[in-house]
Formats: sequence, C-alpha cells, structure tokens
Amino acid sequence: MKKIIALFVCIVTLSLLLLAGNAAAYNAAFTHTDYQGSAMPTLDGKYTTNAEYSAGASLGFGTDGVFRDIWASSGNVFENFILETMDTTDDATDSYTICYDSNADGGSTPKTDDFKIVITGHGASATVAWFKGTGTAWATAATPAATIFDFKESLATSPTSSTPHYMVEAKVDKQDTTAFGAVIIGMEFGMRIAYTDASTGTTQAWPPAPATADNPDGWGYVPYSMEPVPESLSTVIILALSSFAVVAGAVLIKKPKTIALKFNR
Ligand SMILES: [Ca+2]
Ligand SMILES: [Ca+2]
Ligand SMILES: [Ca+2]
Repeated sequence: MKKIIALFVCIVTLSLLLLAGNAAAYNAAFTHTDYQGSAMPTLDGKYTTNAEYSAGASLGFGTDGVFRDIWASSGNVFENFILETMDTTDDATDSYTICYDSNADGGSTPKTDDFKIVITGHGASATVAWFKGTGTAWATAATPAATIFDFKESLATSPTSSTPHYMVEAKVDKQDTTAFGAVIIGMEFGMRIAYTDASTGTTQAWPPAPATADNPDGWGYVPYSMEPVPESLSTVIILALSSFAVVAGAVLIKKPKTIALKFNR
C-alpha cells in the first residue's frame, strides 16, 4: 500500500512539474549564462584578441554560428556581444536578428517589453532596424541613441577562425529607461539570435526552429553571473549541446589555433 501511495505522489509531482514546464515563459532547455567582463570590449565590429570576450561563454548555434557576450560597466551596465557567422558572401540582404524579452515573461506574441533588432548588410553600409512588441505583433521603433545602443559589422578574422568571415559587435545599455520608458534588457532575460545568409537562403538560430522571432515563449533564457566564465565550462557546454553540429561544437573550445585549422579544412 505504501508503495502505491508513494507511486501516486510521484506521478502527481511529475505532472505538476510538467505543467510548470509548459507554463515556462521561455524554453529553459536553451539557457545561456551572461558572465561579467572586467572591461567593455572595443566596439569596432571585430573580435581582435581572445581576451576581448574570454570572460564570456561561447554559444554555438546552427552549423557555424558563434555568439559570445559579457556584461560590463561603462557608467551604466551594458550587454556586449560579438555574433560571428562563417558566411563570406557579401549579400545586401544578409541579416542578423537579435530578440530580447526584457522580463523573460514569454508570450505567444511580442509584448511591450520585447524588442527585435535587425541588422542588414555588411560593413559601413550595414543598417539597423528596431522593433518593439505591441502585445500582438511587432511595430517599428526608433533606434536608440548611440550612447544606449551601437553596433559595428565587419568581414574579419578572429580567434574563432583565421578565414575572414562576417560578424557583428554590439552593446546595449541594460539600465537605460529613456529610450522606451523601461529597460531594454532586464537583469535576467529571454533571447533569440539568428543569422540569415541570402546566398544560401538558410537561417541559423538559437534556439533553433520551431522557435521563431515572433513567439517569445520559444526563446532561450539568459541568467547572469557576477563572475567571468569558469575555464572548464566551455567543455560542459559542448556536452550539453548534443544536437549541435560537430564543427560548430569545436568552436566552443578555447583553443583559437585549433579552431582556425578546423574551419580552414
Ligand atoms: Ca571588438
Ligand atoms: Ca552572405
Ligand atoms: Ca516579455
């Protein structure tokens, strides 16, 4: 009898956990920690030295996308990232899409604390468009001042690969409320990142499909740490990303020379 009661309690508990899981405001299976950097990266659209983002964790996505981010102070606290793609074809409609759910409260449509940033094209001619949720859809929004948000895009080599490839570097003020009346990125937030190469018509994204830019419930979760990334964690992340392509997984290892050779094959 005790076993039956124990089994019943177990089933009820599991059911409640499943219900809680379904109610999550983001896809917790895709969680990426935002680590603290000791200095702001140089916003030049390039990942010039390993040290620039070595405090952050690497996040591989798609077949060859790599995202690195750190939060750091420059007066206010900023979220800084470098999003690299191994794309080398210069298409005017190549695009990066970064979505933030400031409160990580999800929703099947973009709410008013949700933002979508689309950077299109390359180099000095790259353009940015901001969108803010209305509750049911995206509406175009004014791009915040460069002191609040700024980006640079370039074709360059990096510690990730010695073959020149496209990447975008950006910073977003995590404390500013002047642009939209509330912070653009909360302390812990939801996020989706994507890159579309017009030459191949393929989109690489985190989280991958079926997640979309229009459904915050499917986005990943980004908690923060008051420390730089532990040295051993890169390997742990590789193991966690079991569905991740082997070649991109190699990018996560902090051995720039080895990585460069793999991409040069
Ligand atoms: Ca830089
Ligand atoms: Ca391209
Ligand atoms: Ca939200």
